[in-house]
Amino acid sequence: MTIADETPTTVPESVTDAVRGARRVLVLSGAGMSAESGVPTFRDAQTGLWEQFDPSELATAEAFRLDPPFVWAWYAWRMRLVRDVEPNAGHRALAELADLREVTIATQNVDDLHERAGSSVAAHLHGSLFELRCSECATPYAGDVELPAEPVERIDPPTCPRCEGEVRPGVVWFGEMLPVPAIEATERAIEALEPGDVVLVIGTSGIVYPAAGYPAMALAEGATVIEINPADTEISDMCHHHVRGPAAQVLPRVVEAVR
Ligand code: BV8
Ligand code: ZN
Repeated sequence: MTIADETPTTVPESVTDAVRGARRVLVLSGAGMSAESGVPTFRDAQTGLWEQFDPSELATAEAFRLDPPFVWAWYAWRMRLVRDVEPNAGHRALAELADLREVTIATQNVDDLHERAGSSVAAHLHGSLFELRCSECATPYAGDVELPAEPVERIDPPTCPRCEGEVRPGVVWFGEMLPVPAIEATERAIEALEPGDVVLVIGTSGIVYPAAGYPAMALAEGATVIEINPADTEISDMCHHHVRGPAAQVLPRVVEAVR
């Protein structure tokens, strides 16, 4: 029984009133935003080959250094998966919201589904699956990439045309610094928030820092923080409102009420 099959989620009037009354809306999205597009969240059990691995062990520079083809194969599979799915109604609702309010999106997601739904994304806090670069000289890699139709255990990563180094995905691995432009864009958007503005925290477990610290920073600016997530999370207690439902069901209802 997937979440979406259950009784439709009601969106409290307090939430639609808050969004209607806001001038600015800051969106902080996580993997749950893309769940209804068919992209597994970080906490979903990894599929097949990577089932027995914890993503936070695979998503490290160390794992890549120890076995580049194994880690590269995981990312090649994820690139293939994202490329073959579509943005969901939640992504599309946020793109529409930007026609009605000043919307800024800071996402932890490394997929491009917000953009493919028509949103502009101010910050990819954890980088992007499709921004490849050399792991040695950091030269961006724009060459061909073989994406497997099925999960494959090992695929040799492409090599850098400049230094023969192994190409890596442009994501932020655990223990790596977040891109400064993404941090700056997010902090600028938070500083611009005024009382009455709204932060939509969508589909994130609120576990990974420093991204998980942004809702508290927004709260300190006097914004109204609304969590959209079927489940309780590490940041639920600090949110003013909670809509316990799936993003692709809830967001269209929120935007409908603002239109
Ligand atoms: C840093 C890219 C310092 C890769 C990701 C000990 C050792 C080392 C580091 C640390 C440590 N302790 C703490 C740290 C810091 C660490 C951290 O926070 N660790 C956690 C585990 C405690 N952070 C870091 O390492 C960061 N860097 O600290 O650097 C530094 C400083 C200076 C100089 C050098 C270094 C880097 C963190 C970034 C890691 N990269 N992704 C890749 O994708 O492969 S993180 C990855 O997991 C995601 O990007 C995401 O951010 C994160 C968590 O996933 P979520 O998005 O929250 O998704 P999740 O699956 O967890 O939850 C899904 C949610 O959706 C659930 O709540 C679910 O209920 C909900 N949901 C499900 N369906 C729906 C839904 N919601 C709505 N609708 C639905 N339909
Ligand atoms: Zn190189």
